[in-house]
Amino acid sequence: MGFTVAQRLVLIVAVASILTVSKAGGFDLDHKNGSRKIVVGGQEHWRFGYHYTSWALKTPFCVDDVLVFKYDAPNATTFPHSVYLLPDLVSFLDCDLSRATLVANTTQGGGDGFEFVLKDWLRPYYFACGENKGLHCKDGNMKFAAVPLLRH
Ligand SMILES: *[C@@H]1O[C@H](CO)[C@@H](O)[C@H](O)[C@H]1NC(C)=O
Ligand SMILES: *[C@@H]1O[C@H](CO)[C@@H](O)[C@H](O)[C@H]1NC(C)=O
Ligand SMILES: *[C@@H]1O[C@H](CO)[C@@H](O)[C@H](O)[C@H]1NC(C)=O
Ligand SMILES: [Cu+2]
Repeated sequence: MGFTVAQRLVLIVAVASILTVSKAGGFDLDHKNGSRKIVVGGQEHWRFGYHYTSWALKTPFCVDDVLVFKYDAPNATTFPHSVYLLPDLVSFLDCDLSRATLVANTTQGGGDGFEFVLKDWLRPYYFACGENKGLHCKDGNMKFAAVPLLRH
């Protein structure tokens, strides 16, 4: 299987940006093997209305990095959140949860948060909040894609 010119360009740009960003730092090197803990949304945690796709585009993801989803368990005054994996790009674009897989339920984001390891090289992981039949995903921007690259 060969690469087209466009695919090669994308790879080169991706690798170059990883090299640049990893030198700039900004993430906790939590593990001896160099994998990092990345809090989804940074200070904003996992909430309705923050634009997670913009956040993800500024965030480099590498194989074995650990995503940490932080959100409080629902109470009388707060909305519940959750984390689902969507199977493909179309369901991601449509916020179609019909074939989604539950990753973390409404109570699992409490405390230190819920941890998810990005295991597979170049796999697009499509994350979304599953609450309110996709409304949090659609109207609340609670979705993003992560494609783990190789750590150099
Ligand atoms: C790196 O460390 C993390 C956290 O301890 C672990 O999940 C991951 O599997 C490790 N990766 C390798 C290649 O050992
Ligand atoms: C609900 O949870 C929020 C966020 O943790 C907290 O600030 C608020 O005080 C809680 N409200 C009640 C009624 O427990
Ligand atoms: C969420 O998952 C945890 C751990 O599996 C479980 O103990 C808890 O009952 C679940 N909560 C809900 C609301 O499903
Ligand atoms: Cu939500």
